[in-house]
Amino acid sequence: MQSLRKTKRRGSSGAIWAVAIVALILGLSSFGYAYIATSSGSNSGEVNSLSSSVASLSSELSGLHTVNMAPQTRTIWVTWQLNNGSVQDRFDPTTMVINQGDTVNIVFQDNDTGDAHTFTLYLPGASTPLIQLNDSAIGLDNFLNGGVFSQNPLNCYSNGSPTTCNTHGGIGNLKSTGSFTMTTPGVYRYYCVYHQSIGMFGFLLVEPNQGYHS
Ligand SMILES: [Cu+2]
Repeated sequence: MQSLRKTKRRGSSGAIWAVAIVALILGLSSFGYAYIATSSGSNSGEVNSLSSSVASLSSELSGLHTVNMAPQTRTIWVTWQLNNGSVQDRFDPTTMVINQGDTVNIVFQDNDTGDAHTFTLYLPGASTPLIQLNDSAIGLDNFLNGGVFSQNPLNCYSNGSPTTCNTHGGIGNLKSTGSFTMTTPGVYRYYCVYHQSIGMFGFLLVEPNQGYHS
């Protein structure tokens, strides 16, 4: 038993040496390859690596879900709600899905009797909103500064252009409308300028659409 144990021990230590030697050879060979590539001034290694990344990304993109539908005009109703669990201001719905090329008419309805709310969405990098609806009225609270509005709603945008706010109805039953067209697929965030910090935001998914032609 004693000698058997010794044999076993010797065997496993021999295996460890074999692995170490193979690792050393592999390490040296990769070092040599890197050294040769650098010393010859060639970037072919990097180029090959980038090409392979691009090919991999292209294959991932081609695997993304894509629709093939004629662009359409949709009407989506969005309402303000007091979330049951958090008792905080939220949109309903908090997600929307449309196709690239679709035009969306937003109807923003708000029965809050305390605070003003907006429906705001910017395209990435834009300095003004693609759409901003302002469900405010004289007497409603401004959550950001604790003040009370003493003028009719301002700063509305529809399809990227400033427009007169069409907010109508009274406090507890405000409604405003606007529209936009989405030509670039992606995920966009819409939010209320007053309450985004406490969770009043949502996401618009614009699906790639082979049926859309710019
Ligand atoms: Cu709000």
